[in-house]
Amino acid sequence: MIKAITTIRKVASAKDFSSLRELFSALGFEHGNGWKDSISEGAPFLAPLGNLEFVLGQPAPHTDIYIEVSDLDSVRDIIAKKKFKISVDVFDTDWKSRALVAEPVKGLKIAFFQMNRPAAGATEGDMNARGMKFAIVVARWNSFITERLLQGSLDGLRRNGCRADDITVIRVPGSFEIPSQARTLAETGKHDAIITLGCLIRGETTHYEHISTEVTRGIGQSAQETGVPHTYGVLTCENLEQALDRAGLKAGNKGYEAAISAIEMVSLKRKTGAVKKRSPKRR
Ligand code: DLZ
Repeated sequence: MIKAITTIRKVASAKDFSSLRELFSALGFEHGNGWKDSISEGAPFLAPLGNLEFVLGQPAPHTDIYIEVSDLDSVRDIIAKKKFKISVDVFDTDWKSRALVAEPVKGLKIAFFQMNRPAAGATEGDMNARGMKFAIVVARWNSFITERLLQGSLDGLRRNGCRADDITVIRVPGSFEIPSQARTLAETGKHDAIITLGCLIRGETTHYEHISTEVTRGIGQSAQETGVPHTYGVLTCENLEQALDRAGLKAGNKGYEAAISAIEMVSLKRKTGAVKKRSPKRR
């Protein structure tokens, strides 16, 4: 069935082509596989999430590309610094967002917009995973469920801007092995957060209480002792039906939730964590 949507913009000249490539690279868009043949050339950029949206009436602003961003002011700075045209500067839309319209090459108008956040009052993590690195530890036991959790996590990370190369997936035999592997990964210092995914089903798990207590304790302990955020996507269920509900059906997908929490915790840690002291300069 449908796998992805590609929208193509034909550009007028090689100069416009390289201008657009420069701007979209500067904005942090992930490059796709470029191609070139004897008559044309393509420079694909991959969006973490795409929508095909039909609108009845006049959309505002009226452009045919809308790009949702997490930080409109930084986008504006980059566009202005690179001296691309901003045809409509930052304004409030009537659909709970701020937007601007850029015209990086003549005739191509692009709306960039940022959805408004709920009124602030407390410090919160930002949901922008670009530049963050994650490890996902997933148990193979009950893989029918855990692979769905994994897809949920990958979806959560990618939708929020995490690059595919910044995600490491490690499979372990069962949930019991999750804590030690999570700790090994946390201790490498290579990952900003560890997402743990598993599925324990009471009716099918001998010593269910002991295993689930041990897994939960081990993951928490690894988080506390390494200082690396760990999120918990280990299902502890009465039966398979409950597990299925939590892996993508009625009760959402706990893998997705664990990924979203991981992004938030990395961002929060960056905002609230102790600032490392630099060692004094040698004279
Ligand atoms: C042995 C076992 C059992 C009975 N049930 C589960 C389960 O429901 N979910 C799970 O993730 N793992 C289970 N395991 C495997 C243990 O977690 C562990 O992998 C093995 O005991 C090997 O140490």
